[in-house]
Amino acid sequence: MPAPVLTEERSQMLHRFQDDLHRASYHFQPPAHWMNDPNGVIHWQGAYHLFYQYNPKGAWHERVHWGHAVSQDLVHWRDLPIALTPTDGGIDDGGCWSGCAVDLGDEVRLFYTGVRPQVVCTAVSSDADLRTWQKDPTPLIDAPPAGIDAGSPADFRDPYIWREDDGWYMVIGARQEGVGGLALLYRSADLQHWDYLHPLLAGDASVTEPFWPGTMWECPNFFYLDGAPVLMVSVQDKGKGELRYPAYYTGPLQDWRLIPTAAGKIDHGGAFYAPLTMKDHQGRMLMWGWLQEDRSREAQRAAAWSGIMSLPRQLFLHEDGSVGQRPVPELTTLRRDHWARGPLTLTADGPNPLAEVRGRALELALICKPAAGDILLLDLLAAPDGSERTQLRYEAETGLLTLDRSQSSLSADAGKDPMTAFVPLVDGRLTLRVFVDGSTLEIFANERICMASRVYPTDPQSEEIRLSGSGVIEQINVWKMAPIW
Ligand code: DQQ
Repeated sequence: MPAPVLTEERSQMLHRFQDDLHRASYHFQPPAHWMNDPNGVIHWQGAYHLFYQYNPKGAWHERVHWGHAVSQDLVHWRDLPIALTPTDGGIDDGGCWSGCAVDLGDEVRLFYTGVRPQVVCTAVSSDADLRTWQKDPTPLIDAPPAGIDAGSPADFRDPYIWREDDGWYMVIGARQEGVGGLALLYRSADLQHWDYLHPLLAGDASVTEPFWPGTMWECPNFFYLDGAPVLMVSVQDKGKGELRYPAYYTGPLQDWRLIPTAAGKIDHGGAFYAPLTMKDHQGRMLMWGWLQEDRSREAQRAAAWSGIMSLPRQLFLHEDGSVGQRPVPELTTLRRDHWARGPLTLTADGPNPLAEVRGRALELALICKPAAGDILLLDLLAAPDGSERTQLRYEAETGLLTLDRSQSSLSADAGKDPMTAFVPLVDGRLTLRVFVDGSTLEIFANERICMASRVYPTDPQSEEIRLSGSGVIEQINVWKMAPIW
């Protein structure tokens, strides 16, 4: 296992945050301050590079930079100096917002959003560790195309680029005022001169099924899973200024317009947003997302940090054309103390099979076979006196998986809304992988439904687990997860 390498800032912060129950121990997060979207993820000269939206001044969103971390194994990360800083009076003076990285063999080129108010910018590096970046002082694209009313100032951001046989393609997030979100499609022969084609897909805010597609699309991604085209966007409610959820559309392309045949939310937990994908050297499509806080701005400032990066997830295509997700297998290297139970049958008033398990940094893997009327209850981060607990519930009758946060925290400041999604059984089984890490929960149900959420228990003893309800548990495994710092 690679030894964690700590920068000075991170080792100071580890000390400062040692009693903070809500920091992550095996999810990536910066040493301190504000973090939002993942940016420019790339595998370059033997290492994974993760950039992220970062405010070095404190735990709020302002004039964001690109923070930078590197990993050999997708699990342990080393901090590198800030990669992009807004240039005073330059085209990104107001912030270096989200974008992507392109591997050109002898160099890496970043395409990002400069806020002036929103233009496409580039920077290049040929360093072995991508430490230093040369910015181009002129924007690559300085406004939305004619005929697009993206508001004033225009919403036009988050370039994502990929290569096809006939050149380079780019999608940019935007909106058509009064209609809905847009993924605008461009093509270029040289990555420098870009021609606008048309929307790859346009959203319609009057639609409500299978989900509401919002009024603005941020952070578009386009890629192929088993040859099938996939567009992923982050759905914003522009009117309310709310970041809602990432969603995907799959289906054939006709003259470079996506004709959706399947669509869905990428995550149902309310925290996961602005995901970014990359194809790694093993051909895997990997994805990270920003796990937003669910507590007040004041609490975030008081904590001196905000934002956690999701675990790396691997994307694949199910037979029905829907997008599947699983945690990358490398995460199993963090598994330590192990408890295994099952097969067993849960009964009302029966003993808690996980009575001796404790922890705030855990992975649980559970396979159950629910029969009609069964209800499975899994309490996490539970206090011995029952004053705090986060409950994951599966009801066979409705097929609904619910994350009940109503008692997650004694703090009035913590988000308490429930999160719910329908989970189809596979061969009559529900397979759950649940990752608990301080204030972070990431749940994978049958590799179809993901729920990432945030909870803020206040009691250091809120680390018990209770499994109850009714039904057959074929197997349950729990591991303590080693810290990555
Ligand atoms: N966050 C970035 C934008 C992006 C938004 C700004 C999504 O580029 O649209 O920090 O969270």
